[in-house]
Amino acid sequence: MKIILSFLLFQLISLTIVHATVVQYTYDQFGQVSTADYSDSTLQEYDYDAIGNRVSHSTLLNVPGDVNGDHNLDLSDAILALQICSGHIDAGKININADINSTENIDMAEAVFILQRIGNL
Ligand SMILES: [Ca+2]
Ligand SMILES: [Ca+2]
Repeated sequence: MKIILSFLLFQLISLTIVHATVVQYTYDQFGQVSTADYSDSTLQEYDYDAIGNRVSHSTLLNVPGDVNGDHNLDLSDAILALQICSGHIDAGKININADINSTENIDMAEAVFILQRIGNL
């Protein structure tokens, strides 16, 4: 019974960790939130008028293959993916949501995907 409860508790903690979302905020010079960057690679951007009223809000969604997490797909993502494949970059410092083939890591599939997309192949 104790083993089963331990297993269930471990599963509950694992599920909690999987669904956790981390949000990183940036602020403008007046202390207003200018961006909210979610760990799922969704980016919220906010703009304000001169007296501090929010005048626009935009959402940038996860871009498949966006290895560096800047919400764009370009050659820097391909280079980063190739560096990860060759072991020159710590894979823990990349946007894991860029994974396109559900391997939970960045590999040659992402590098090829990025090069095909930016080359319109
Ligand atoms: Ca990118
Ligand atoms: Ca992958």
